[in-house]
Amino acid sequence: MGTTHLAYEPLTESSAAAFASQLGIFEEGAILASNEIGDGNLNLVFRITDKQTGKSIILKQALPYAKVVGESWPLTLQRAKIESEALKIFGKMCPDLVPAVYFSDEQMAITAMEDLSSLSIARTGFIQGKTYPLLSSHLGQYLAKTLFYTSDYGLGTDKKRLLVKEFTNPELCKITEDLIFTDPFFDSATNSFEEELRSEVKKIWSDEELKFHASLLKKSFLTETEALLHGDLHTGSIFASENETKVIDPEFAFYGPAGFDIGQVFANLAFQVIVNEKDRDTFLGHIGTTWTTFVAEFTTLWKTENKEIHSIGEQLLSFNLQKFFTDALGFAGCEMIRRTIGLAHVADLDTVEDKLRRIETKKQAISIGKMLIKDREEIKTISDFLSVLHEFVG
Ligand code: SR1
Ligand code: MG
Repeated sequence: MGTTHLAYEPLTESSAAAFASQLGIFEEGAILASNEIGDGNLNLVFRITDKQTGKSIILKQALPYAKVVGESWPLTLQRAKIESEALKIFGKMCPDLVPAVYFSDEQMAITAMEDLSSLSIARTGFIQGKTYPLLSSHLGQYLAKTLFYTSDYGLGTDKKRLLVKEFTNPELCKITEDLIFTDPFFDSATNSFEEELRSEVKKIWSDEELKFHASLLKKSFLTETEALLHGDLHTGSIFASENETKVIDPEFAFYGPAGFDIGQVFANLAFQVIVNEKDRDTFLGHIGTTWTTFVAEFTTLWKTENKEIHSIGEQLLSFNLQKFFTDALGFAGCEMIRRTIGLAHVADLDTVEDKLRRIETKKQAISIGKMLIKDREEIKTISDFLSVLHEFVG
């Protein structure tokens, strides 16, 4: 394989094909087609296909800046290594729910992985009317396994400390800190929203109780190291089909509060509860199943694979599960607000064509977000949460 020790340069479609041909994945002399298919905020993504056999892989390469803004927002390439290492770790815990990694190169900031083209990005599928019946039980399993096996309880404290060091991820954590916990709560230049929402947004900026609670959640994000998180687990980071679910893109991975990943899943499913009247109950069901599956699997792992033999017990398990739930609600609230008025929006809301309806759905997202942040301690159970969501959307 002649690909190691190359100096970094952004790939083009033709250099990506040339790169892929040297990885030992395709037959020698195979004619490869290469297409850049990336639609995310940060990276280049190429699909490389052997024209004769149809065999294909994905080559993902980090750019030295945030693609969503341009070269004026420089970023190091370190996130490519974080992503490939996190994929390998999560893939060992949930091989069926994470794409296989074939190759990674730190210098070129490249990861070669399984092509999931037979699946769709869950958010895109939802907007097209798909509901993916197994998605939430798969996500509950994924969350339980990744959050348990990377915690002090699943990994042991010494190994966990080492992994915390490996996954500090300062640059991408700073993006999350700013875009989720800071900028939406102030008049920041990064915010972006329709003029019709200005009065709602000003209420956010002047709500001292809300800002206090958002800063408590930010403190938890900044200081807690409960588990290795995906760090960006929205429905654009999930591939789905009727039978399969694959969680991709863990470049924001870091050690943080377990409720953060769970909260992002809740929030991004809640966008469909708001916009998708026809399948509202299905998406409420998905939120419920994500949580109940998570609790069942996490409880089993806690009881059967816990390394903290001197401190485990039912009481600590219940305490932890309740904390994860309360945190998840608060983080979901922050995610809902930032995806509505912050820098990186979601298509679930932005593609509502009728403007009046779009503004209404965004107002609902803001109201639910505020309520989750401020009242998270009052919502004790998953059925409380689903009832409250149901009331808000009428
Ligand atoms: C500059 S990156 C903007 C957003 O895209 C990523 O997917 C993360 O969600 C980040 O907050
Ligand atoms: Mg991403």
